[in-house]
Amino acid sequence: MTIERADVICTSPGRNFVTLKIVTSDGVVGWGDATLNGRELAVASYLADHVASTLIGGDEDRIEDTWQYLYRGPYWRRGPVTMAAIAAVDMALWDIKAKKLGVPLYQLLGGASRDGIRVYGHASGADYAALKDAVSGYLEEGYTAVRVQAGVPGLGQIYGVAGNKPGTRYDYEPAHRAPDGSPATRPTEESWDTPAYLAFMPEIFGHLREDFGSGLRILHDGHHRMSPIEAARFAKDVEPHRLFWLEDCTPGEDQSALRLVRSHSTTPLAVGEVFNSVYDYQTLITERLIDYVRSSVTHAGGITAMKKLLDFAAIYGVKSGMHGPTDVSPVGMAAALHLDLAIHNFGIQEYMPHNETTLEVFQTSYTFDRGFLHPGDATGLGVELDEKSAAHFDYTKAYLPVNRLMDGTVHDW
Ligand code: GCO
Ligand code: MG
Repeated sequence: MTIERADVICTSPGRNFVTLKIVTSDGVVGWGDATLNGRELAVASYLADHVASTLIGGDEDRIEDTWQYLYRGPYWRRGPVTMAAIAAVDMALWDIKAKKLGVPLYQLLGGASRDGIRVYGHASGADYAALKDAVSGYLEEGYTAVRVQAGVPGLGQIYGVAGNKPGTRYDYEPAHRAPDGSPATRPTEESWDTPAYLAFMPEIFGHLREDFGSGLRILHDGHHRMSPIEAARFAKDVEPHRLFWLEDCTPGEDQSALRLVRSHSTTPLAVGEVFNSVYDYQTLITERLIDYVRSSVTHAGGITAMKKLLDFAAIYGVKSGMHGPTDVSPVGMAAALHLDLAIHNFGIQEYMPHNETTLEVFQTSYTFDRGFLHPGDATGLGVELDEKSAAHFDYTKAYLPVNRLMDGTVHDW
């Protein structure tokens, strides 16, 4: 059989998503996630204008060959736009293959290596009292791992700190539209002060250990905002509180900078949500400078590429900790869950549940039970996009925020 259609669907059920639909000549449909938060239309164009016509008439069963064709063929390599586009094609082809064989995708990846996938939720609070409430809420829902972010005295709204009322837990996450819901014209801006953060944040972990004991897995995201020496100090200061991981303590593309952090602390390090290829990890993995690989299937070239990256990491004792924000669509999330279930070197999975509107458009079969996810046993990825419902939600331009230091200098965020 051959690939008959490859259509790109941009929709905004609560937030923007780019989805690729591949249809074979015998009517099998495969779905792929190509969402790149805040830069969605660049990937949509890459797929619709440069990739789709090259797929038509091709053999949908040749997944590896198609991956290499899209990666090596165009000469220009890597980058988030290209790799999200390749990822979407790759996911859709795996979805089709598993559907044709009548099995859930994880069976083609070696079968289940575990019964459930431990996930972490996002707890945050403008102050410690609010954070403590948020953590307690997650524990009541059965979570065994939480990422904690807290407001820093003297700073306003910062990344990762949301309201904790029902329905506002993840308010910081979607890229921003204009306040009235219309398309945004420019990003909002936040301000940041690393010395204030370094002085304040470590004691938060001390309070958490006092209140919740040593069993809770505590994660924290530095969101690329520290310099190597600041990160080394932070990782050393928080060492007594035994974090599960410290994420993106520095901008990770400077791979050798992590040597400095590593040489000062045994706090486990997680890096890679902005990476898009195994080569971004070469030094980090071979020198054992990190403990967890943070890429998502959507941003790192699909299931084919992630499986190779995670197998490479396994040789060096590095585990998975795949990115799972709401800007990875339910299709991308399902792809992660099938891999999580199958690989041996699974570490943890990030889980930010999508809102009800998103889940009306994307019909999922993965399940959550007391802190663990399972991809389900529907054939393929187990997610179907309802195109009629998607058509009600027009793509609406939105931007991630920009971060500035107190003196106005643009900073990493
Ligand atoms: C995380 C992330 C996200 C990113 C977002 C950007 O650890 O989940 O840092 O929240 O900020 O994916 O689009
Ligand atoms: Mg992160």
